[in-house]
Amino acid sequence: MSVAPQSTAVSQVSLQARYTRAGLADIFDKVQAGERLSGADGLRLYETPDLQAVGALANIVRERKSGNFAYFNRNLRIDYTNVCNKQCLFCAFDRLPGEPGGYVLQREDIHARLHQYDDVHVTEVHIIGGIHPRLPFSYYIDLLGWVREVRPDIHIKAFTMVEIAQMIKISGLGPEGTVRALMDAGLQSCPGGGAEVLNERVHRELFRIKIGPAQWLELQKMVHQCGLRSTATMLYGHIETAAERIEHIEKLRALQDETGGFQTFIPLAFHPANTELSHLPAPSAFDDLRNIAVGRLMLDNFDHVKAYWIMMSAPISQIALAYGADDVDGTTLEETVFHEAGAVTPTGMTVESIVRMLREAGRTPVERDTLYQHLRVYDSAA
Ligand code: V47
Repeated sequence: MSVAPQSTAVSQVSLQARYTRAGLADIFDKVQAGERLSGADGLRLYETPDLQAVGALANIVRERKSGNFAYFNRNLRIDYTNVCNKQCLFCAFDRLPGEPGGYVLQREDIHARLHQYDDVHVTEVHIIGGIHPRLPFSYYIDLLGWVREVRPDIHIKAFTMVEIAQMIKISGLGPEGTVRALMDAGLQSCPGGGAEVLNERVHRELFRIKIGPAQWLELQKMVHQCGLRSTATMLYGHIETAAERIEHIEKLRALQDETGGFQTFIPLAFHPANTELSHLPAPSAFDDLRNIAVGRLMLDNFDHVKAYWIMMSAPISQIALAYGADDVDGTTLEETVFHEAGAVTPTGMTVESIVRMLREAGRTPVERDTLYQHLRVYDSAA
């Protein structure tokens, strides 16, 4: 949906002068004309010192696509197992099979977890887990059923392409057969994790046992063709270069041209604590904002960009709403993956706090469902 921009206070002429000073006049012209940016343009946006200029450009696109709306939803997280055999160097959440501290949630655990929120209105459950080599395919089907038993109406967004790859390996149903069986059991969309950085070098160095760029993209394509929507993440702030980030973004854009199945781009800030890369500094606020802005500018075929408040903190997410983001994720009752890696944000937020945070940022809060249908617009009169 195209919505008229709200903030047009700065005149065209002074904007033009600003982008000329920053050496970005040609990119400004392309953005104004709605033309696609090249990979080389994207690199310049990563390299220019004038982050505010990049943010203001991204805001043009953001307001063109979403007007003044800022989206959130009421969601609940379930991480069904932390047992994983993939040994990704950036992960603090995983436990090797047999290692102390490993868990696998069973029917009664899932029921208890959901019943904890009996009095809370939630529209989405977001379910992911590690790659536990001994879980049978029936476990994943049962898991969806256990959720359905307690919350028949909730939207189930579950399983990254890494988990889907594991299920295809063990189900004996083939790729599409596996996804269709999951859909029959209640799966309605997929989260965008597991992509990390879609580049061979980064794959080799950081997560070589896990599926790589080509397989992640191939599975996303298949899942989209089965009729499921998904999101796409990018894990930044570790060993990747700006050129590798652009490679990632261009691969997402090319697949989106083919399938149109991605809803949202979500840059994820690397949290180094308790990982094999704990010696690295955490990404700065500047890097957070730049990834949002470059993502917004490059991914002209994505409707939404998420500033995931759990990762970025609520204050930086607020600023990101003027740098290209139009979504902050949701109430996220009890996030654990990033908190194991040192996230100091709360593990959830109330709707009231989210609405206040979005309003403070000058945006109109919109509660959405998983597929971005508007459930409630918090206009100023509300
Ligand atoms: O793929 C793991 C990342 C992802 C760390 O689809 C880390 O709406 C930072 O994909 N520091 C899983 N990041 C989470 C995910 C996600 C999150 C929010 C919303 C959505 C969505 C998806 O988390 C993994 C990996 O890229 N991750 N460890 C870490 N130490």
